[in-house]
Amino acid sequence: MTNHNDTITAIATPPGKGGIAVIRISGPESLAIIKQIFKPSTPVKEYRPNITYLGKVFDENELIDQVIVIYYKAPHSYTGEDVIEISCHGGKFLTRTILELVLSRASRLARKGEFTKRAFLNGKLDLTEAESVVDLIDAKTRKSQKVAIERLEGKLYEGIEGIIKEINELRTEIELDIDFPEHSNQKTNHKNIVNKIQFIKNEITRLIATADEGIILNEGYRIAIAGEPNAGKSSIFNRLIENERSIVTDIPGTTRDFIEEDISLEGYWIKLFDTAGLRESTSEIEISGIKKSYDIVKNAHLVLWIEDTSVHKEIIIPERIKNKDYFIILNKLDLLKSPPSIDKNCEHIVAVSAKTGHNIDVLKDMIIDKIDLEEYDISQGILSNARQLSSAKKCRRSLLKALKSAKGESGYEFIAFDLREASEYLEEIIGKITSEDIINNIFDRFCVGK
Ligand SMILES: Nc1nc2c(ncn2[C@@H]2O[C@H](COP(=O)(O)OP(=O)(O)OP(=O)(O)O)[C@@H](O)[C@H]2O)c(=O)[nH]1
Ligand SMILES: [Mg+2]
Repeated sequence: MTNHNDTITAIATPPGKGGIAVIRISGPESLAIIKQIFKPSTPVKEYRPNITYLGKVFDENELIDQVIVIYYKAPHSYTGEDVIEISCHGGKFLTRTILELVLSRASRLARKGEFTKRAFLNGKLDLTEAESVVDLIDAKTRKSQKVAIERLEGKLYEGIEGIIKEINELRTEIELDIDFPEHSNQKTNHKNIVNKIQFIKNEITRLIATADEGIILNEGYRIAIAGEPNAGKSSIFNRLIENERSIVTDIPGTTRDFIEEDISLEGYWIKLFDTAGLRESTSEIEISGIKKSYDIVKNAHLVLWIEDTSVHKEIIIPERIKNKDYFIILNKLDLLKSPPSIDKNCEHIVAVSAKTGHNIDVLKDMIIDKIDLEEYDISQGILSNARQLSSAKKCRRSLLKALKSAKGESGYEFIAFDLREASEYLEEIIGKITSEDIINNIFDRFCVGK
């Protein structure tokens, strides 16, 4: 178990050389520690919060660096505790020296995400806001950054709090009716209850619908490039990432292991996978590559099935790809005397040349159209990870049970029980009730210093 009352410290800026680095200290000893190692340029009787102090850090009598210190007084700090931030000159050695100096006083090294975890435990952030801190740091594109910052601003939290309130109001009415049937105000009849649950259920359904986009923005849209050997998969992959990353040769079976690269299209973060060509093979290495190709196809949102149009043959798409969303890409257009005839009504087929780059922009537009699911009103908050989605689904399941009881005119006790369960699942999302394991899992995704 972690003791949440001790004083922790870490380097808050990324490792390596930089103009400045920041060392963060949080906990009851923060101020006492800084007094021992820091001499302000003008003597200070008492440190005032939120003021910058210029001065020098000393190890005993040895000068270490000239720094700026800021003191944030509890509870008005990131963690809700007394916090000191030391901005020193960047540089690995110097930063570590100051860190060790702080550590040699009454503090220990912070664990991953421990500052944010303390902020959560001290009620400065709810769980969705805490998660958005990592998402913000990891955000790969403008859109994901926007969603994460909205979440940090508490949009999802407010949306969910609102629904919890509606559920609890309904439940209170029902419970009052159970306890004091003689005071029943007629508002609580089965028909009214059915309508209200229906309304709440629709709100949850809307929230669940946002998860597709949220998870894509947060975790990336996965596109697998697949096809027979030599079709030009790696060439198209390189065109899309605008880099000669994947090896291209005229030998079928060049790509053995898959290759993954991140790209951004219109602000969407895309994880693009080049895979080994699919064919019957006896080579052990190739077989294992082909198996991986199918795993990647399985987990992809979209498959680009590449065909070499210069070879005259029927297009046969494997069943495992037909089950997915896929586009057919007719490649090597430059080798044809006349363009292939493509049914104009078929939106999911395009002829390109990886060699000349012809129609690669059309392919990109098709991909963007495909991802552009729906523009959700993100000001209401959207779900953006599997954890949040799973709790929202459980909540909907409880609401459906409540609805069934209400429609079947079962006893109010049953409805109240299901409603309580529904609101508990929502509380899980914002972290009002969450197991220690889930919390630890979330903060494990952080880096040290956050
Ligand atoms: N003329 C022409 N040649 C192409 C085009 N795209 C790919 N090629 C050539 O086709 C051959 C195979 O290309 P790759 O991109 O390695 O094909 P692949 O599908 O990745 O092949 P494997 O990794 O072996 O499955 C290479 O010689 C490429 O230069 C194209 O649009 N036009
Ligand atoms: Mg290849």
